Amino acid sequence: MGAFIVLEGGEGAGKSTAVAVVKQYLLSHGVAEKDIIETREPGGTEIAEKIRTILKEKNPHEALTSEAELLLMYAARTQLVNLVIKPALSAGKFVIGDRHDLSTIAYQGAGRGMDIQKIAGIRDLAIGDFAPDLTIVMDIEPAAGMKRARSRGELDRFEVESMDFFNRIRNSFLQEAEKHSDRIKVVDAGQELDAVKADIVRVLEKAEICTVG
Ligand code: T5A
Repeated sequence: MGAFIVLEGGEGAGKSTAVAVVKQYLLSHGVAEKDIIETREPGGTEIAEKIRTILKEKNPHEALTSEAELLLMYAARTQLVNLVIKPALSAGKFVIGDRHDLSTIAYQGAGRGMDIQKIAGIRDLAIGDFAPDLTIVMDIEPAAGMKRARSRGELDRFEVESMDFFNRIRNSFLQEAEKHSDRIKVVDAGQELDAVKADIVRVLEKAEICTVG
């Protein structure tokens, strides 16, 4: 029992909405609410949430270098994985993650153009070979995703990046999904909400993620 299920994707893809769909699926398959943990990245522990603020806020006085951005992502992730996710999985719980390591490959790797091998070295230090049981990439055309993100109000430090940046990120998510098709699935997040929900449920059923009962 227990699994780590992660929702990934570009800005405004509907990951938070998808987290709720996964949670509802688990509940309807007999998992108790107390056995479902929701996490978000960067964030999810007291210290990781402080790091999230640094990463998301636009600082007019000091630019955050790509290297600092990468290290902060992993600083937050090692806190979350070691203090929250691993203990929850060891206790047989389900963890639903709003973003995880694939975001680093997409945003810092493809988006910022950082060396994937160097990223791999830092990942190894931070979380070793820890990885989700299932990742669902919520795929949306970046302009449509940004339209949704914009409708929610002020944009953060990432959301003001260029369309090229977001296109590279989208391509990276899709390429990784193709490379690891056994554990990374893609859902068309540009559809109407009901169709998106149905596709997520289909992915969960096919992955036989819930073996309770
Ligand atoms: N980051 C993160 C990195 O660079 N590297 C990393 O390693 C990690 C972990 C985190 C930022 O950090 C970066 C990526 C991010 O820029 P975030 O707030 O966690 O920031 O991530 P965001 O992508 O900014 O999250 P959003 O809240 O913008 O997007 P969601 O969660 O994908 O979208 P959601 O569910 O809030 O939906 C957005 C809006 O669209 C509507 C919703 O109601 C909502 O209003 N919506 C739909 N509308 C129509 N049809 C549908 N099917 C819809 N689905 C949702």
